[in-house]
Amino acid sequence: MVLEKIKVKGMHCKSCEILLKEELEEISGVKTATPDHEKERVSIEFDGSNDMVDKIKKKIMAEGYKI
Ligand SMILES: [Cu+2]
Repeated sequence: MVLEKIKVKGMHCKSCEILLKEELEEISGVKTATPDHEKERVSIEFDGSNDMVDKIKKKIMAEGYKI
């Protein structure tokens, strides 16, 4: 399991956090996603495959946030 923190811009409140958490935890291989809008980042625990960070970042951007 790998723990990674990714900078995310554009989250404004708790509902952004909840929605993004749900979306990211749907990705297979992601164990937990913990968005924090005040710190502008998401902490993610996932299986350590090479393309996971890319996959996660793509999903974050698809949801309308900026990396
Ligand atoms: Cu919000």
